[in-house]
Amino acid sequence: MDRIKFMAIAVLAVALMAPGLAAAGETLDAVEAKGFIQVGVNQGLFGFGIADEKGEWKGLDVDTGRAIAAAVFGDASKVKFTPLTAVQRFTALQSGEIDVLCRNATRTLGRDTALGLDFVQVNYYDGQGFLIPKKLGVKSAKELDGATVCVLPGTTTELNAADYFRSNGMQWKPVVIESTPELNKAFFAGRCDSLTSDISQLAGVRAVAPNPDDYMILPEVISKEPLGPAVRQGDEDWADLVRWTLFALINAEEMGINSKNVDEMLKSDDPAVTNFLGKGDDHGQFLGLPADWTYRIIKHVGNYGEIYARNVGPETALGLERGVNALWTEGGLMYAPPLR
Ligand SMILES: N[C@@H](CCC(=O)N[C@@H](CS)C(=O)NCC(=O)O)C(=O)O
Repeated sequence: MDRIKFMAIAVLAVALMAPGLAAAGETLDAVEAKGFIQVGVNQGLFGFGIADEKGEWKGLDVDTGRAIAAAVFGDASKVKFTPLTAVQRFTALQSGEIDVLCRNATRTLGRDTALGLDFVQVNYYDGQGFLIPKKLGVKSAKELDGATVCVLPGTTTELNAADYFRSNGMQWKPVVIESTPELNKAFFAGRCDSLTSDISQLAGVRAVAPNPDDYMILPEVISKEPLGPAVRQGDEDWADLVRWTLFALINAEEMGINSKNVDEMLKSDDPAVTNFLGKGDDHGQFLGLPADWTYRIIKHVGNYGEIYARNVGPETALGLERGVNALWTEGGLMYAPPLR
């Protein structure tokens, strides 16, 4: 038997033995058939996922969902959002109610394995902190011994806070409330000395406080919270599509390609730029997408830097500097493999 024939039979045998492989591509097919992507988002977190008074969704996670829709349909509006609490979010993905979860979810080992999820790529590197009313008069989390702390259940936040107080030999009284609006209300009503969460989320909560200047985030960052979209485990083609959408956003920023100059960039002399935009190799075919999938994303949604700036950056009410979310070329962690 010649080598090619042997390889073909071996590939077929593996495909027949692994039902996961046969199922690959199902989510993209289903999404294309229904004509939109169902994205699980936050119920109302400023900067990440929140509907405005006209019912229009905004945020870094919302734009991540829109970027996937732009890649698949060439239309960033072909997306429907399902608002989910922290407790509901993973079940909604496992049950197939949503196609992708973009809801400030931290990648952890347990979620990535036992929960049957697959975290594809980080869209925001975060860490946990503490929000306090300035009138509490403390300057460090180390001074929170005996404090009542508002915390959301079903989150990494709850577990990290318990570890932090224990390892620093401090007592705390958790006030655990599942509904975030109720949790925030409890904090602003003075039921807790502090609210603990991912720092980006504390900035979002502070931004919509009755009087933001009355509150401050303490300097300690007590955990690593790599946030990003998740898909169902075994949904490998779909995971690739979501992952490379995020890589495209990061690569575009690195190459200086944005929503305003992308048409100009199509005429660039730089083969790396035109190749990225699908005028060289057709890398879209490997994802089941047309050759111009990256052009579609950048044209309709912008690059990672644009998404960051409009939702959470220094010019927004959250006012978050890029910090570790800067490109690797600027000393940050945002690094994407090349499109080859
Ligand atoms: N990143 C953490 C925390 C995520 C989380 O749910 N944070 C809360 C705290 S502010 C939140 O997003 N609340 C908004 C909501 O539930 O609508 C995790 O994945 O467990």
